[in-house]
Amino acid sequence: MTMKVKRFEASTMREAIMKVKRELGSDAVILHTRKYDRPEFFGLRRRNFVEIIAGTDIDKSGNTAAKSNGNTKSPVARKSQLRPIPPTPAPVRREPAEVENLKKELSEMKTSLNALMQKRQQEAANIRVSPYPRVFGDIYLKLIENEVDEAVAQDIIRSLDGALSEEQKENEESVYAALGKQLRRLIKVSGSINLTSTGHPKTVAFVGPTGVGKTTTVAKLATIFSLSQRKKVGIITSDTMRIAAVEQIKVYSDIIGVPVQVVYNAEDMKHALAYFSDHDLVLIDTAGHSHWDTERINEIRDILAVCYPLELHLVLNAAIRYRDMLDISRQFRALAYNHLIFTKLDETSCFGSLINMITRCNVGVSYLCYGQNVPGEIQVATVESLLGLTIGKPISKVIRKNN
Ligand SMILES: Nc1nc2c(ncn2[C@@H]2O[C@H](COP(=O)(O)OP(=O)(O)OP(=O)(O)O)[C@@H](O)[C@H]2O)c(=O)[nH]1
Ligand SMILES: [Mg+2]
Repeated sequence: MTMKVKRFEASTMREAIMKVKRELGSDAVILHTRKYDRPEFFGLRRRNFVEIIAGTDIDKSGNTAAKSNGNTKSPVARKSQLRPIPPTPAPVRREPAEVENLKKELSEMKTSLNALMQKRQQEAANIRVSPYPRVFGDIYLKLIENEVDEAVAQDIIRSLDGALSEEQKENEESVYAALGKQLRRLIKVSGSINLTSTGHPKTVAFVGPTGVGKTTTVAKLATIFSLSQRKKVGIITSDTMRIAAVEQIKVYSDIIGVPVQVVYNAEDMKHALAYFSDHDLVLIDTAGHSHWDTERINEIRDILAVCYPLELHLVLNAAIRYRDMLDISRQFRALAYNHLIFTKLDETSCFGSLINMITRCNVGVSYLCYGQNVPGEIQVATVESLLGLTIGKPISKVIRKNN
């Protein structure tokens, strides 16, 4: 049995892994990953690439290990079916420079592969899918496909490895049970808005970039607390940037039957808070700003400064890229938010960034929103719902299960 080894290149790790799976099948072993960039457009900008070197066992007849029959297969290849090897393509005529480049690339690959093969035996800390039982590889790929950050996914695999005995590692049920336990430990939820019993209203503000659903979420929560829980709710909006924004919240407040105060500065905010001093809950809607607009974010901070003690929820659109989410969470740190709300869960099927954010921000998730309808399509975040999303369940399943 020999090993077929191939180099794959793509813009993202996910894409690269898909290529590996497509070409070498799901029994492929990841030998090496590397990120790098290359100049393009005459060197005017650089583009990121991910390189994976992966291999799979093949027997003498050219079949990969999982296809051939018999007991000599490697443990990773034992169960699955492999696709037939595609026919060898006709030779392509190449220019000498291109051939030289290819030769160079091949020799580099050979060198790094040799080094890696040796390293693989020693390094316990790297992503070594192959020395682990097959189910670990499946879990790792599932997490990456679901856009869980590589570092987080590797941590999860390492913790699983450390938590299970050799015998347990061979038992899929034990491995998945341990995975659930591990993820439950990582996931932080902060629960529903908890009303005080101090005689003072609970003050809760919502901040975040433009169009993420802050106003919609305020309207949903105002409905829940005022109509379902029969609490005295007031709304304050500091979003005076757009006339339409004030109109929008006023329309909601009219429908729900909840009063609204519009504030332009910290002084107005003090008056509005005094106006609602006999209420149970004051929900504060703020203007959405680009997370790079530090000046505007500081304006919000100044207005909210008179509201403390304050519960501050950063509202994030779950359907955006993780890297942007991370930038947003960093830029809004100036406001010292202490809860996360994820909206637009209905607009994505990849929820890995949720667990990435929870682990990166070290802040609990309060609510999950998954639609435009007011009231409704909002749920208090639970460990189980976030766990379901992280391992790839669709939002509809997670919501139905918890309702
Ligand atoms: N699909 C989906 N749409 C949502 C959700 N929440 C809000 N929206 C929609 O997103 C759009 C923007 O919602 P808003 O509540 O106005 O967002 P905002 O954060 O207040 O926006 P700005 O005040 O402009 O910063 C509207 O069309 C909402 O109906 C959600 O959970 N899912
Ligand atoms: Mg708004």
